Amino acid sequence: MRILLLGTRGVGKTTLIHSMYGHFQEGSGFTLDTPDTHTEMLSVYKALRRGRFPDASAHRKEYDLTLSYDGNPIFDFSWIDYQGAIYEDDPLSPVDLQSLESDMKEADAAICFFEQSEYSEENQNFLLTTQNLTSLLVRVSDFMPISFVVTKCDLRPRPFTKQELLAPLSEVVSAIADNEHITGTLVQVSCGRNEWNIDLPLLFILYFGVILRHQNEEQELLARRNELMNRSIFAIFGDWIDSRLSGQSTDYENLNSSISAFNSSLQWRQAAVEQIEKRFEDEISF
Ligand SMILES: Nc1nc2c(ncn2[C@@H]2O[C@H](COP(=O)(O)OP(=O)(O)O)[C@@H](O)[C@H]2O)c(=O)[nH]1
Ligand SMILES: [Mg+2]
Repeated sequence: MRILLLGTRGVGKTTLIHSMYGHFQEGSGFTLDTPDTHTEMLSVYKALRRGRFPDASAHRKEYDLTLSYDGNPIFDFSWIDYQGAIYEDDPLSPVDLQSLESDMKEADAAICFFEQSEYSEENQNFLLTTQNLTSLLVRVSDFMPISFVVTKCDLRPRPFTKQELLAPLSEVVSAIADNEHITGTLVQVSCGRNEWNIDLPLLFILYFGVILRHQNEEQELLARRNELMNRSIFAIFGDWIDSRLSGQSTDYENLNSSISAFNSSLQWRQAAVEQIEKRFEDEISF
């Protein structure tokens, strides 16, 4: 699964990635792991919790991670930090739009970032970003969950109300309402000492990741079962003879063990999905 991070420079992408990584190291339920960059990411996270924000050396383009639930690996995914400045151009040239569009096509999900101090229709940067974003969103043609994130909310005297969150984004929200492929959420976060909501952007996307993965496996098992049931008696006998000679399992035995693995994963998948639903009870989704 590929998750594209979209947002202007300095909006807080790198900071949120490291915060999410650190957050999902702890506790039960979902955990994240990455063999390659674990040490680096964890040290950035620890510094963040002491109030030190990451410097330029912590900026990478792609992070490969494994998501687990209660120790069961669910799937691998990567974060792609979109570093092109074209997102800030006024307006996007057709060539830039095409390049962003193909990045979106390759992605399975996206996180779109806005900075709290610019989060207003009166703000020129905000207007530009949302215009570019809207022209991108109307072109999305495969299923895509998107988390919209307002960053650095610790710098505000009080949190945004739901109305205050939704109003500036009305154009984007109506573009999404017109596109049946997109499902979105809109959350406010803060990183650093006063961490808040940092798990939400990822959890929203993973919710669909877990469900889709489950449906794919179910379909694959059904297809394998149908194929076996349509085999001739001679083919079944041949497979059995082969397996006795080679000492390996028959296709039928293999299918049965896949089915029991699938069935035993039902319980924690259900728990994972319920945990996310609970976390989103009071959040905005569209
Ligand atoms: N107060 C506060 N500052 C933040 C937060 N997130 C990021 N920043 C600041 O914004 C700067 C840029 O963040 P960075 O993650 O590098 O942005 P990127 O260019 O989108 O990757 C950081 O160095 C921090 O100073 C936050 O949650 N709260
Ligand atoms: Mg960055």
